[in-house]
Amino acid sequence: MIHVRRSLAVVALLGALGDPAAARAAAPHDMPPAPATSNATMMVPAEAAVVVGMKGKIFAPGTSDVLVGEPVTWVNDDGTAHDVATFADGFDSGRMEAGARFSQTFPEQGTYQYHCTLHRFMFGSVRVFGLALGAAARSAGPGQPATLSGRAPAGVEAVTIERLGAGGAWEAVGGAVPGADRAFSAQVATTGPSAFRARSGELLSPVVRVAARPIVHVSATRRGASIAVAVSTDPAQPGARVALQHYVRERFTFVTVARGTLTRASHATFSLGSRHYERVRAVITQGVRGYGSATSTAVGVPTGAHGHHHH
Ligand SMILES: [Cu+2]
Repeated sequence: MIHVRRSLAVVALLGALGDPAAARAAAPHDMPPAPATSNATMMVPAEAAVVVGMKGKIFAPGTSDVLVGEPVTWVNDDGTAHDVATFADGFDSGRMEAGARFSQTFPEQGTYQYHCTLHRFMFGSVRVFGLALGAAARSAGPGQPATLSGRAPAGVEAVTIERLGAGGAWEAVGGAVPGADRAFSAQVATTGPSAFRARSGELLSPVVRVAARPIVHVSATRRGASIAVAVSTDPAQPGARVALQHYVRERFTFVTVARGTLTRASHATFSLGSRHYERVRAVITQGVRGYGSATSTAVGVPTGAHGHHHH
């Protein structure tokens, strides 16, 4: 959707070149254009930090994220003249000679497509969000809360955190109050893979998904000259890839010694030879059914003929 109004406050500034590195720092990301249904974590830099360069006849970054009411600044750091204009009615920078700057704020949530009328292949978009939201970690372990943080435009006094329920409806699960810097954070419980968003009236953040980590169980049992290592998960992760790792004391790290796939019953069994193993652990490199990666605790490998170790 494109919201464009003729009443947009347009501020054109002539000034020194901005720092092109600042424009590149906000790297473009491949995210769907509709903010309310985005699955990806958005990047909303601090206010006034959103700068778009034009070097080599390319708007960079191609996609910029801002909050409602906050400016995007285009800097002509190229050697030739350009302009910035929406395809429909809206803003138009007018001709920008090398070195010129142009700033635009956006009063409505949505995605704004723009281009250079002098070079029709130059185009980009601005995604305007009501609220910014991100998760501190991509996944949470069983019973662990997810830490969400975000930023609200000026004037927002309270933010509600909502979780997508099993029935497809959004339910309020927490709240946060933006500080003087307009940043807010909240801890919310997770029960399996979760999707969250922040809301304040009509203002919405994109959807932030937090994967869940399964619990990985490992046991190592000596069977004659070899070691049998059994792996299982809770909840079941049938078809998930699992790596068996052993601790290498000299390298202070775990090294993968075998790989496998969990069965339909979410089990895997590895047989290790007579080589000396001190401690082993299992890593689910990619979970299934919305679960993320997970690592078991390390268990000791029994050494003696009578050794028997269970975790
Ligand atoms: Cu141009």
